[in-house]
Amino acid sequence: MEFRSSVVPTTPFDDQKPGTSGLRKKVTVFQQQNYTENFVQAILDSLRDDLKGSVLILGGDGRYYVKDAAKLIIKMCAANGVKRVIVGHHGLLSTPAVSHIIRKRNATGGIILTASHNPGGPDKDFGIKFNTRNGGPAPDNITTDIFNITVSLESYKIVHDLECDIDAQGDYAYSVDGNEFTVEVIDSVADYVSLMKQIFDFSSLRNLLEGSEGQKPFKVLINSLNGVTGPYVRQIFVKELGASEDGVVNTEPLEDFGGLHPDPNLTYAAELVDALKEGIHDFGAAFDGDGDRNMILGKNAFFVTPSDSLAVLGAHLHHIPYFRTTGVKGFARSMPTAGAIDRVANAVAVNFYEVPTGWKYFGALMDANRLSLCGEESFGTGSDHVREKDGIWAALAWLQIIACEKKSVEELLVSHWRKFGRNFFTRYDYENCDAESCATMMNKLEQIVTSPVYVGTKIIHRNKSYVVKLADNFCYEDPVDGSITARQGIRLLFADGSRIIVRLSGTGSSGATVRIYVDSYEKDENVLLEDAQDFYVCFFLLACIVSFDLLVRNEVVEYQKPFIQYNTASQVVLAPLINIALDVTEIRVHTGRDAPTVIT
Ligand code: G16
Repeated sequence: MEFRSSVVPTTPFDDQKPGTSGLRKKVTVFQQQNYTENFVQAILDSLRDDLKGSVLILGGDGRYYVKDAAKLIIKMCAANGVKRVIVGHHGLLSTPAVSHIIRKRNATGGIILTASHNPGGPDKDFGIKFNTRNGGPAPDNITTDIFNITVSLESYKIVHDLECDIDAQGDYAYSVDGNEFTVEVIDSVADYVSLMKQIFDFSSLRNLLEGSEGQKPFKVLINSLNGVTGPYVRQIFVKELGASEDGVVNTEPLEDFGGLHPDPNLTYAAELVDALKEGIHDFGAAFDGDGDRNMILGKNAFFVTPSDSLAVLGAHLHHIPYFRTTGVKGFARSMPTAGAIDRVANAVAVNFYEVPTGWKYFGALMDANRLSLCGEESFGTGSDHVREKDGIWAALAWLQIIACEKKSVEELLVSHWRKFGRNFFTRYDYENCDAESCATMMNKLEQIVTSPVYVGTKIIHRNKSYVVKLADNFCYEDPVDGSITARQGIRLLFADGSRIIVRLSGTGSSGATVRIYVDSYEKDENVLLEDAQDFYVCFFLLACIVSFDLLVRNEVVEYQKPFIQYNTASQVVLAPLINIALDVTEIRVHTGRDAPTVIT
C-alpha cells in the first residue's frame, strides 16, 4: 500500500533539554499536543545526513505511554526517510538490550522509551532517550544539538495513517512517498539472552543454581519490580539456569509497575530486602524499570554497596569467560562513586578513569579500547559488552564469581575489605525541591568552596576534624577527544581521603533533586570487619547511636524506613561528615526539608 507523508506546523517548547539520560517529564507533559512529536522530530533532525536510509532500534520499558509513543515514532520515522525500524515485541526492550541490538545490527542509533527508575502510570513519568551508533547514550554535543533544534522547530513530518501492529512479530514493508520503509518486530529477549550466553559460562551457573557434586542448590531471589527485565529474567534464570519458579518475582512488565517504584535500592526494593532477611535465599537481585540498574544482596539481606560491587567484580573479572578473551583494559567510576575500584585498578595495574555522572562518559573510553568495567553509585554496573549499564549482566557476573570462588556474597566482601580496605559511602537525596532555591544553594556553595582561602580550612564536628585539601566544581576533560564538561558537582576533598560531593540530579521529571554524597576510607581491620562479624547486632546498635547523635544535635533525621538501612555502618562512620555536609550546604534553609527523601 502506498502512503504519503504530511508536514505538520508546530511551535517550539522551551523545556526539552535532555538531562543526565534523555528527556524525562510527566506523562501528561508528553501527552500535550505536539510535545512528543517535537522532541522526536528534533532527534531525527539531529541525524542530519545520516537520517535518510537510516536503521533505528526502538523499544521501551513497558510503562504507560510506551506503546502510544512507539507507534507514533514509527509513523514519524516513515515520514522522515528512515529505511528500517527494528522494534521490540509489544514495544518492549530493556536499555542494555537496545544497546546490544544497535551494535549487533550496525544500526544508526536507537530510541529508548523509559524514565528508568522513576514510577510509571498516567500521572507518573515518561522519558525518551536517543542512543548513537556505538550503542551508548548520546554524548553532550548531540543532546545539545537536539535541544537547539527543539527551540526553533516549526514543523514535524508524519505518515498519519500508517498503523504497524507491534504486538505481532514479523517483517512489515510499506511504500512511503515512493520509497520502501520496513518495520521488523523482534523477539524482545532472544538477542540479549544469546549475548549473555557468550559472556558467561551458563553450564557452571546452572550447576550453581541447581546444586551439583554434593553442593546444595544456591537459592536466588530475583525481583524485576514489574519492569522490563521480567521476560529476560524468566528466560535466563528459570529456563536457562534452572532457578525455581518462585525464585523470580514481579516478572510481568506492567504499565504502572504494579504501583511499585522500580528503583532497586534499600528503600524502594524493601520487599526483596525483607524476603532475603528470612535467610532462605543465598543471593538477591533487583533491577529498575528499564533493566540497567541493579542491587545485589547476600544471604540475610547482606547489602553490597554499588561501589563495593564494582570493586569486587573488578578484582575477579578473570572468572568471567568474556574477559579471558578480551583482556581487561581499564576500570572507571563516576566522580561521586566511592573509590573502592581505584585500589583494585592500582593492584591489577590497569587504566583508571573518573568521569562525571552519566553513562555516556564511559562510552568514549570503551570505544577507544581503554575501558572494560565501570560503575556508578546509583546502582549502575556494566562492561564493554554493551554501551549501557546492565542489571542482569551484573547479577550474572556476581553468580559467576560465586560459582568459581565457592564463597558467599558476604565472604567475598569480607575478604575484599581485608585485602583492599573498605570505603564507607552514603547518599542523601532531597527529591522534588524548588528548582530556583536549589540553584541558589549550588551557586552559593560554589562561591564558598572556590574562594582562595577555603583550601586548608579545618572543619570540626564534635571530636572529629577535617582539613580541606581540594575544593572545586568538578570539571572533566575527556582523555579521548579532549572535550571539556564543566560544573559536574561541588567536591570537598579532605586530607584524610574523605569526601563530600553535592550535585543536582539530571534525571528528575519535575522540580530539583539535590544529592549529597559522603564517603571515607578505612583500612583498620578492627573497624572494617567489626560489623561484618556481628552484622545484625552491630547494625542495630550503630543505628541507635547515629539516631542519638543526630538527636542530641537537635537534627532529627526521620529515615523513611528506620533500621532497614543495612549499610547503617556507613551512617555511623560517616555521621560527622554527614553533619558537616548538611551544615555547609545549608540544605534545610534552601530546601525547607528537615530530612532527605531517600538515604542510600
Ligand atoms: C542515569 C544515568 C546514570 C546516572 C543516573 C543518575 O541513570 O544513565 O549514568 O548515574 O542517571 O543521574 P542523576 O544523579 O543525575 O539523577 P538511569 O538509570 O536513570 O538512566
